[in-house]
Amino acid sequence: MVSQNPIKIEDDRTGLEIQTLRRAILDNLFYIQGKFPEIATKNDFYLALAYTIRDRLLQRWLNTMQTEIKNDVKKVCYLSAEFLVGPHLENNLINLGIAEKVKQAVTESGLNIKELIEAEEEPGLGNGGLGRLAACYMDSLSSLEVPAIGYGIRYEFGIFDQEIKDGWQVEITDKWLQYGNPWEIARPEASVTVNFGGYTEPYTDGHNQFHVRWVPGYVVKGIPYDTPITGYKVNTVNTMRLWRSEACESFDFQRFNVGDYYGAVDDKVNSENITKVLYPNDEQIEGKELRLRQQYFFVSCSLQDMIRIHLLNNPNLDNFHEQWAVQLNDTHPAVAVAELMRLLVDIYEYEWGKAWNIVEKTFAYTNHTLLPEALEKWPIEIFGNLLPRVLEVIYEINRRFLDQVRIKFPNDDGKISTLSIIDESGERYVRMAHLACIGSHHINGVAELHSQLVKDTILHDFYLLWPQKFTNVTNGVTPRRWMVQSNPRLSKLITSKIGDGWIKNLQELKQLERYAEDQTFRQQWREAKQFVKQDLANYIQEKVGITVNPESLFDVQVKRIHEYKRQHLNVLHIITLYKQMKSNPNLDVPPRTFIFGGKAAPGYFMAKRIIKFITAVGDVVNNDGDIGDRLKVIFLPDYNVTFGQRVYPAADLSEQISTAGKEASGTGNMKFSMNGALTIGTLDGANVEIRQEVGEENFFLFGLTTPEVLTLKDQGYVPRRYYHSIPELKGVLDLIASGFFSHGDPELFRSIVDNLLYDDPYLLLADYKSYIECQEKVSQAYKDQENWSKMSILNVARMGKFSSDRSIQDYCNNIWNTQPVSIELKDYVQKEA
Ligand code: NBG
Repeated sequence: MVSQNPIKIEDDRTGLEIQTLRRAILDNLFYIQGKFPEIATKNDFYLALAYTIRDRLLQRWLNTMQTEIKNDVKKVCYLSAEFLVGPHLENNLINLGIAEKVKQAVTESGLNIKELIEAEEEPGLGNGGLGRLAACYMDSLSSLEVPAIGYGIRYEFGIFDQEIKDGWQVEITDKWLQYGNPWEIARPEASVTVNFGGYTEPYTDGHNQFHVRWVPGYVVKGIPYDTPITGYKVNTVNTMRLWRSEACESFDFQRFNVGDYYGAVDDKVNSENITKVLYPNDEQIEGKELRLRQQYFFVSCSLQDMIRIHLLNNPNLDNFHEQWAVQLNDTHPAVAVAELMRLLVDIYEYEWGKAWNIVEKTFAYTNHTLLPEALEKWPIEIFGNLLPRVLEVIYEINRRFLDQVRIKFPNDDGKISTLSIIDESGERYVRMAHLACIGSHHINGVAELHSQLVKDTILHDFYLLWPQKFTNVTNGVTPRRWMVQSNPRLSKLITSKIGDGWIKNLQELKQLERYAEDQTFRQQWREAKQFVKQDLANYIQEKVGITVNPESLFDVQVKRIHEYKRQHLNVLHIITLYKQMKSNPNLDVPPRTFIFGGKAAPGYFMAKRIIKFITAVGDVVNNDGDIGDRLKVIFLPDYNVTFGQRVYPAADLSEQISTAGKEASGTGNMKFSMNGALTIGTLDGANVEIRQEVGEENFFLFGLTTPEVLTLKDQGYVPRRYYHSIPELKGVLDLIASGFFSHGDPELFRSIVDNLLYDDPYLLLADYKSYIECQEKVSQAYKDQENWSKMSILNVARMGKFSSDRSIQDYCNNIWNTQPVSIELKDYVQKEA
């Protein structure tokens, strides 16, 4: 119908004929980039293609927005300081179901689709698992046709780019916006303002009603930028709405007039600093005032936006909680509980109890870590100076809450001090997790084990108070990006056997089980793996100049660098293997390539030293002529979403080796397993459930369990005992301490060795023996390629549970109480014609 339309311009914007697509790309190149093809850069062509695809989703996007605003449907708001979405172009091609056509059009235009896809700068607006989870959830919300908005911050600089210089991490600013971002649309007309600083004062209104007014020290403008989030082969295109801060007035005219030009611009600079850069800390709070400003800024902008949208169709906010389910992604947006109270009470003049009823029914909170250093708390001073009125609201929430506690636990001052929002044990702090718990109707962890530990440990007293609030939602990842997009070969092989229903309903992978016994299929399975391994080997050659054997076992650990994730335990195994090979040149083990990737928080001394440790061991091992290609150690710089898409499909072995009880869930573990890697892992996070699903015979388990970890620590853990009683371990640690991996310098890795010998908070030495023995089993198993392939097929066949579609379904059913809404396409072109 569209192709019959006489108006040429619309046809170019929506048509899908090869000729139309080709013309559209050239049109966009000319009219948006202002370039003739002869002088266009690769980026110009990428942008022209991206705009061509954006044109083709706008119809769905605007219809989705309109339906969600007009209809009486409950919307999910995912409030998150991080969205690590990764590149959009290819993902949109897949979701729109136009990948093949567009590829043909691009090729016929003499361009290379792969190169154009790779030209996209990925938006690195997150640190790691938490931000990437938010992105997978956005994909699933759209794919399941659930009305949703992802609210966050449009950081001008995302997570830093990592370079490795002389084996050390160097951080480079991430200028992801420098060549333009074709996927976002600014909506300045929907800007809001946010208060900071100043003071509060009481006043009485015309009806003799008492109120409080916040007289801010300064006011900042928030401007929303919208990015479309397509669903897989559905019409729903939800919105990710990210806020950028700006000064309210470009100039302070008063100062400008007296000649203080620089002073006048100062305010502008300060306001714009709020959304300048992402804090690069993963699971470690950064107690900086600017971080609190970021949090409050995006939360206040988002709530004001929800209220604005709500009032388009509703006379008041009485039914706000029936229309909005707001999920707090960790405590970063927890100030929303107090901010919504403030808006309801101060601005919309709700009576406190009525307002609280709305608030409590609106929010739910997801906890993502048990690490004490990640639990957010703000010094009262900082909080009160920045957000004086919000702090008063928090005090009032707390006062009323503690009255409830007194009724439930009479005469128990201990309970008052453990539950209070205000930590008064020393310097006074606002505990954000407490505010989140009190203001939420549900609280969930991100894997079964983790949710249990939340109830048993950090939020135990809240659990005693409100057991019914606590639940679990095991994390998941989107099979669209992490299988279809990143591993097209394997995906096609799967589809050739069981059809493509699995892409929408991952449980259908179960049908693959019967092919595990099929020898021809196993051969094809290995070929698919080999193909991507070769591809990764080429990439390694190109990036770090090291030749690896593509037939070797690819043993991969990619994730943020953290002591609890124990990259250094992996290195202890590498050194063990190296020593064994040196002393026994005929050692019969399959060759291995160890591949690492991951960023360290710039201020995390140990994590940075662990990177240097990995590269230093690599320098020795990789250049040892006795070893050849039987052992290689690669650290690939700048691990990000794009690189993840390359590495997960190529792995044979997935390292998930955190100390039991420390990794909340993990999501990389799922991506590996979905792509046919076998896991070596502890009983931690979602590993527990992955093992349950794939079968214990298809999973390499080692290490202490969580209760064993706790007991060992209670008894007084003495790491040196393991050092003295395990000769192999002693040999490895002595070798490091001798300076063997540091050109004879015993100081370079002393901090690592001493930490392990005298403290070892993450129990590497206690788990060493079990890990080494388990790795020997891996080596033995890899020799039997037929059986390895069978295990690999069964891993993929049984991963259905770990689709983020299942997680989102759980949230919808058990927490949000939301329904899908199918979007009808009203054709703009036809309506106008
Ligand atoms: C991380 C956990 C991971 C988990 C992701 C997503 C934080 C604070 N937590 O185990 O460490 O998979 O969250 O839930 O980044």
